[in-house]
Amino acid sequence: MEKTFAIIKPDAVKSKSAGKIIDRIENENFDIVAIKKIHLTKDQAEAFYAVHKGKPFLGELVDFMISGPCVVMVLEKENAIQAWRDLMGPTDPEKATDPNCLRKLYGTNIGFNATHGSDAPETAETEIKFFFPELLG
Ligand code: 3AN
Repeated sequence: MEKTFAIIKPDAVKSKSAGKIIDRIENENFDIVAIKKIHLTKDQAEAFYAVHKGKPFLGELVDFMISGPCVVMVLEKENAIQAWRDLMGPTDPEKATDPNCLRKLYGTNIGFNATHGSDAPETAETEIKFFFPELLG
């Protein structure tokens, strides 16, 4: 079993899509190990996206992520990292080929794309530790 870290971003929370996204997560047989609704501070958002430091879209991304509450989760399943990325669809919802992927259904564009998911085991561990330090030793 593998764990991944997921965010339902402020756009999807604001549009009341969080429940529908959580329903899809459970229908796809993920176990929701931990979940909480939080409103990120600017410091938290900048620290979380430190990997994008220097990128032209970082300021916009941070402003978006602190624009309202989001739902952060730890999901568990076999190959959870890839399975969650498949369920989300591509970073840019406009590039999605699956009309039922979450970013196509609930996202708007590459900047406002409804969900986040870890991209590798190392980032999953770092991101889980960032929001749920109690889960990891
Ligand atoms: P993913 O979240 O699919 O792993 P990353 O890690 O490349 O994608 O990007 C992190 C976040 O930064 C994305 N979820 C998206 O919201 C934002 N982002 C990435 N590229 C752009 C861009 N060119 N313009 C605006 N926002 C972007």
